[in-house]
Amino acid sequence: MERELNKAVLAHINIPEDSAHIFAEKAHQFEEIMMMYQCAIQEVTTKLEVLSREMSVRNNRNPIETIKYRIKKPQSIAEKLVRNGCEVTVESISQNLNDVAGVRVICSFIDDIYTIAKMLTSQDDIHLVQVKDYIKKPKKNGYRSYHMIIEIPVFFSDRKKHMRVEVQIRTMAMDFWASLEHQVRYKKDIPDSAEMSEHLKKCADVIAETDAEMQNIAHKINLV
Ligand code: 0O2
Repeated sequence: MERELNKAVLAHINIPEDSAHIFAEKAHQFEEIMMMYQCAIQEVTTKLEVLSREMSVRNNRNPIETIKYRIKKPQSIAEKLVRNGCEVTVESISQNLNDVAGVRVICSFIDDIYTIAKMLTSQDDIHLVQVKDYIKKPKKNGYRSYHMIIEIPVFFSDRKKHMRVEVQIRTMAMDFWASLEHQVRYKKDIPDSAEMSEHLKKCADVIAETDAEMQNIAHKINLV
């Protein structure tokens, strides 16, 4: 859909009318695809909220503590496409990126993570594309979390589109570490040092031990 462009404005900023129309068209395509990813997030969070509501009524406890979500920022999208050697175009986004739409589920215990993952992926409209289990196999820096790429159908006015969403499931303790590590790593005026990496790794290991102990306690009292 072409949008009306103000000729006086275009002349003023010295952009030929043709390029401005191409720009407006591309911007609109980008807006449309972002809207689709937003809708996919809405579908996934609704499913998780339904599970959460059901479990809080049927079980004596609800394993889902919090559900968060985010859409990848345009700059991060462009940077990831360039990093992966892909074209930076609107078409390239859905062809090459799986994590434009991201949903994060925070649980109490490690077992809860696998329970939630199974509940979600056993629904017959969800297609599991990829699993990265950074709990069984943590990253070298100590990062732990359970990542899945899923495909979910979204019904628009004229078509059904299968959209990809990255679902990260982690305990509160894993989330605490990842959030702080993210802040420390992105603090631009402090260079990454081996010492800091070692400190962060130690914290991750302590947190993992605590998670395991809390789970043992929960097992002992038949909580999970
Ligand atoms: P943000 O801010 O969350 O958007 P792939 O997608 O398979 O090509 P990628 O992107 O490395 O490869 O996927 P992976 O390993 O599944 O990790 C993607 C996301 O996991 C990251 O998204 C982070 O959210 C989180 N993550 C992965 N490793 C780390 C880590 O070492 N520390 C922290 N704090 N988070 C991590 P983005 O896009 O990098 O960031």
